[in-house]
Amino acid sequence: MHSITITQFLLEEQRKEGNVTGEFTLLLNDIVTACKRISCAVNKGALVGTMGSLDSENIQGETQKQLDVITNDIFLEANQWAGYIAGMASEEMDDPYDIPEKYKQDGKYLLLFDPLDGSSNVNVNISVGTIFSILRSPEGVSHPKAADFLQPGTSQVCAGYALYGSSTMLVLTTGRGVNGFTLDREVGEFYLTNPEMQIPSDTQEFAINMSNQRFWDAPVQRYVSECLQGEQGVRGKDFNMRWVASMVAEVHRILIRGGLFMYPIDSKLRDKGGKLRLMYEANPMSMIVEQAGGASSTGFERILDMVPNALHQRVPVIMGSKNEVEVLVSYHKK
Ligand code: P6P
Repeated sequence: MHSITITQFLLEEQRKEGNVTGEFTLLLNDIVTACKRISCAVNKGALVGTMGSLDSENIQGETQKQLDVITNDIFLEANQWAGYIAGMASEEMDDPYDIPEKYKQDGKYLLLFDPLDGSSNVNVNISVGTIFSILRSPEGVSHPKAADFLQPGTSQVCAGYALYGSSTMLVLTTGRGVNGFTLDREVGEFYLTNPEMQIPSDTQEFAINMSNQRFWDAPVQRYVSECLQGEQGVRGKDFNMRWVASMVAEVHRILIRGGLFMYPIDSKLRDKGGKLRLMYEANPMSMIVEQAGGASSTGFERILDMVPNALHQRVPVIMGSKNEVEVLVSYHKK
């Protein structure tokens, strides 16, 4: 027995907010369609020869996979035509994408996305995902420039991700909690399977790339070594560790069973500001995590409060179970 579809859920949400134009629901439906198409593209990769890398690099200097560009184009194509969006920005494009004149309406929203986060995992068949964030387009701006996207994470009207794993799931928030949907491929619809997702406040599981240990600052060194000391140490309990190298998979695990995800600043990344991107990775994931009762910080400040200074700005990220985030943030204060 299936529960309700994502479209029915979104319409019911809009009615609760008294926003009965249905425009936002239609906008989200286009994003849902893009995620279904990306799920197929990722699933078929090896069968149609798209698992390779290109000679090109993204603005971060990372080699682009064929699927990075294919999925970026899917997102642009699925979301440019309806007229709800004034402009788009993506990890895979240096500059914002201006909606072609033939589709231009008075779009009220800006769409930011990482079309295939964790794409280095795609040819080893580890889960990857799409992350998206929706902001309001400034009044009267018909050709948004990068500066129009530079709004704090608290300005997001919606944040979500699709996870292409053992099943394809879509998790999103519009500011009234977090809900998860699972794709039924036979029907071609996402069904509500994880209503009102909540992150446990405590956890015994942390996620960090341990190979960077020698570069970490003191607070992270202290936190991780105390976790590794286990029951005999000051924390008085044993910890487990995970590292998938795919943020969407890590955050989804944390939404289901708790945990602490860390990609902190370190001496190797200091001049770049961090590893993860604020606008289309850290901000949407922080909105989701906070809406599910978790917390998200750079170690020094709440990520959602940051005033962005660049479209592809990178930040340190510590997010997940609230009480563990607070422990590590307290170490940054000492
Ligand atoms: P590392 C993927 O490239 C990503 O942006 C996140 O999804 C992931 O958490 C992180 O980078 C992995 O980084 O240094 O472990 O490869």
